[in-house]
Amino acid sequence: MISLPVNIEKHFAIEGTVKKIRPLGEGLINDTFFIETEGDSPNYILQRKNKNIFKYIPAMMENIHKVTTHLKKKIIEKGGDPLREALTVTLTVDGKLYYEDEHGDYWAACLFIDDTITYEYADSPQLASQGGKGIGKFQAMLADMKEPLADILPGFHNMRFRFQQWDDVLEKDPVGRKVKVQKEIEWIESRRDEMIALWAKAESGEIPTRVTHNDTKISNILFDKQGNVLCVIDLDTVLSSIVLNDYGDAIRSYTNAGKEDDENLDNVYIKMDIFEGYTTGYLSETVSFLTQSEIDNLAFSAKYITFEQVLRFLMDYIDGDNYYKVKNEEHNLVRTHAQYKLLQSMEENYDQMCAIVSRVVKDMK
Ligand code: GN1
Ligand code: MG
Repeated sequence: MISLPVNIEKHFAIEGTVKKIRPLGEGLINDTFFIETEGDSPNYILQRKNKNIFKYIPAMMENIHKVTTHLKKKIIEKGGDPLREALTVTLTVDGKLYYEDEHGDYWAACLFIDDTITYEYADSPQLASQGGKGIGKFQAMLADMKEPLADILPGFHNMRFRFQQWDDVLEKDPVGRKVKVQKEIEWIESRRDEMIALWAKAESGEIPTRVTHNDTKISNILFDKQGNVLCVIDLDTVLSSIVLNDYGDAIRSYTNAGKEDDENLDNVYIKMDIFEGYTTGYLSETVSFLTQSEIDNLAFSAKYITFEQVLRFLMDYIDGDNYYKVKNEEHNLVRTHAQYKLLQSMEENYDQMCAIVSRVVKDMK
């Protein structure tokens, strides 16, 4: 058993006694541990939250608490199981949502949900559709949540803000890499206006603000043994923003035939059957409450979020690799090229993406 710098039994109100602790998952941001207890007591997940990326962890935990409380209310009304269909935050012994250790690190625990399946990739339109349903249901249950959430990642998908960061980094050029990426810089600059134009619709209220998840990759969904969506996990980034971000980021991650950092660009393109699968599942849960302007911008949001990712990887490269963990000096540039290839593939297929969204919506009405 590994030993942790925090004593979970002493600081968290867990049931039972700890039997084993092991690291869990491949997370690039937090440190995650699986806590196994003796006998029939529940098991737990314990995380040290990354305070370099998350600057407002107490507010983040408040957001998670608000969202899970609302979800549980909805799940109970529908006769579901609130301990399996939503995350349950395990409080500290003094009733708090997190424990702050002597180094100023924040720890949080939640119940482990057992007997579930997770996937790293959506390898069939059916599975993509289930994933779309998962995020759609999550947004639908939260659509009437009135309590505002704290903005714990200011400007996260705000393109105006991203371009301010971009302009700053380019002006500073702190490690002299700008000269090597003139062509890539042009990829960003040539799309500046059309990308900011989408965010302007959020600023004007044309596209409404709702509760959003902001990390909608398929590995953040737990499925039950029958293959149905059970629970959406990893709520660190729940925010008030536009639901298009969640749809767009899911399309970016689900439909990519290659890897986010694929060195072989021939592997990278948008799989249109997966696009259709996700869109069908997602809209089956959300078409009843989405506004026309949200529906009209769905296909564009996939380009928007993929573009944003190109910008963020390239910006981190120019900045000297301060945000994303990298395997080598060129890693952020490899990611930039791979995501740009995906963006180009979306641009080539854009008319068809729009047509699929329209047809799916029409079939549902
Ligand atoms: C980060 O590590 P992960 O996959 O949870 C990032 C996302 C990026 C993603 C790219 C808080 O998320 O926005 O899309 O990397 N999360 C944060 O792989 O910056
Ligand atoms: Mg995450």
